[in-house]
Amino acid sequence: MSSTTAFVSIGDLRKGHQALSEVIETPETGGGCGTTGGEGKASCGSSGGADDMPPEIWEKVKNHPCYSEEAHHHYARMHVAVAPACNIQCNYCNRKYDCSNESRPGVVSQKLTPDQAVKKVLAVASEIPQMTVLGIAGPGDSLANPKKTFDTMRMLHEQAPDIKLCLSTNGLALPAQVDEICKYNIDHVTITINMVDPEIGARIYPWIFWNHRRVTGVEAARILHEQQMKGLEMLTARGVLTKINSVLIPGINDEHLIEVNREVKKRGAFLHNIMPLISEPEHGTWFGLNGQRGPSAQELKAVQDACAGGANLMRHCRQCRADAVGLLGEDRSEEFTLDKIEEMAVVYDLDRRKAYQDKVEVERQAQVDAKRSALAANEADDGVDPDMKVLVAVATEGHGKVNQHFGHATEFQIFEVGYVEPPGAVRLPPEGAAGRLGSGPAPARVLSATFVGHRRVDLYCQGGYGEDEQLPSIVSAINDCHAVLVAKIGACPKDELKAAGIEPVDQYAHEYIEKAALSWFADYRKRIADGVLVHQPRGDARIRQGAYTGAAEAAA
Ligand code: CLF
Ligand code: SF4
Repeated sequence: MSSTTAFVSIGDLRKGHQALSEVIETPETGGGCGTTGGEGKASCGSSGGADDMPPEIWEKVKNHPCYSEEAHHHYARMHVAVAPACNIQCNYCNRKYDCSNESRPGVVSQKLTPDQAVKKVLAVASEIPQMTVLGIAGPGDSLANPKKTFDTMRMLHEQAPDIKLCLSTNGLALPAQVDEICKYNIDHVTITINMVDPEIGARIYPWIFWNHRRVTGVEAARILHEQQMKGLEMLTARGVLTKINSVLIPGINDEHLIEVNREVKKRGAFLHNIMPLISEPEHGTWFGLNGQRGPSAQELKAVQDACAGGANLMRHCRQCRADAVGLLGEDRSEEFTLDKIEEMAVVYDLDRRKAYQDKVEVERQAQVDAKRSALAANEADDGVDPDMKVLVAVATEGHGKVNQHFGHATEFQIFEVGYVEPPGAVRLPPEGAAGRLGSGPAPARVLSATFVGHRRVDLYCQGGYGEDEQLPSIVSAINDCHAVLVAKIGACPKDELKAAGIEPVDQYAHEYIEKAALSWFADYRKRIADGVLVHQPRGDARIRQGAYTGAAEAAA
């Protein structure tokens, strides 16, 4: 790939309404969306909407919960575990514990044959009409099991034409399989790329299986790297949307991921998903057994922020299981075991699915409108530091609202609030002067509440009672936030949060999240301006290792 190849960001696509395959070999334009003064600050990422991209790309992403941050509040995905084998070894993987590329540690309950998988997909699709995407994400590597993967995809392509097909791979076998991928209209492919430097790769991959033999060390990492880059370029050239997953491993590839971001951007990656390493001794992985830790919340955010201007970032990944079913962050796989499916009356009704999804779109548009109006406010001249940005945690059970009780939250969504230049703003030449586009004054900044991630927590309310023992771990998970917005909260957790310096806020219950976050922020600034409080920076937060799987049951 020549150095003159250009990244195809959502913003680039908007400029020319070009197809991916048309732009991959165009000269460097230095773009990214939301560019300001030519600085190339990409800002929309997976949060891009219908106005940010050509209709054919929007069609592909609009109801894919991983490729569109907004869609993940409304649409579900499911995985079928038809691919048990793998052709490489990652130091963060113990297959007994599932594929860390695409899932949290935890065994896959049932491996499926392609026939069983199709049956399961049709059953889920008839029960969950907002399930729009089927992914194959292990528990091994989808392309190391090509027959099982493509048999499943072929049958679904024929029998469930409205479901988008998606797969994830380590990339080693990717170039050889691009034709098959295109044959079944699989137009979303995730490649896990943790390095572009084989010396770093050798610290992550002890071996690969290549050309009927085991290859180790730097040589193995070099082959893997070459195959990943080649596969990515081939998919881009064929118009397949690609997402890159990278596992952030502190001390090994943390800073290096900025270069990975740059390299995948050059090759047309649509999104880059930087995920924290999940590593505990009990997982039995090489990293887990040898004390390699995962990143803290702020370490993860720092690397993600450092990639601004590069490939657009996905920040709402839930590192789901290879047999997950439901909205991201929830898992309904237990409702669809093979014996339960046998007893279900499966009616795959395309019209009913479409009618339901039409209703979802109406609700979604209401949320988009509410968000737009909430974000329209201009910068206040209140004497408070204009660059102040803070994080707030939000308890929500969907519909884009602050609508969950503190005690029922198994995760908090994290929003960064502050003033930013408006997305897509362009600096013009100074008035009346001949000048370079981008050299003029900065446009007026606007208030912004940007989703930056989520934090899993242990459920506080168990069996109708608050579990005070859980509070320290909840506080540590949102310790970098200044406030937590909830629908309701009891006296005990309120006191504990206050003591930790996190403001519990329940007066915006059932309001749209962005509106609530910005109202709180305006009030926070006012209190600073009035001298009622002094703004203090917060500390770091801990990323919980794996999901608390008992939580959903306990909450029910
Ligand atoms: Fe599955 Fe992956 Fe397709 Fe999504 S997951 S194969 S792209 S349908 Fe999504 Fe899960 Fe994160 Fe993967 S939240 S682990 S990014
Ligand atoms: Fe495990 Fe996936 Fe790595 Fe294979 S590619 S070793 S299944 S994490």
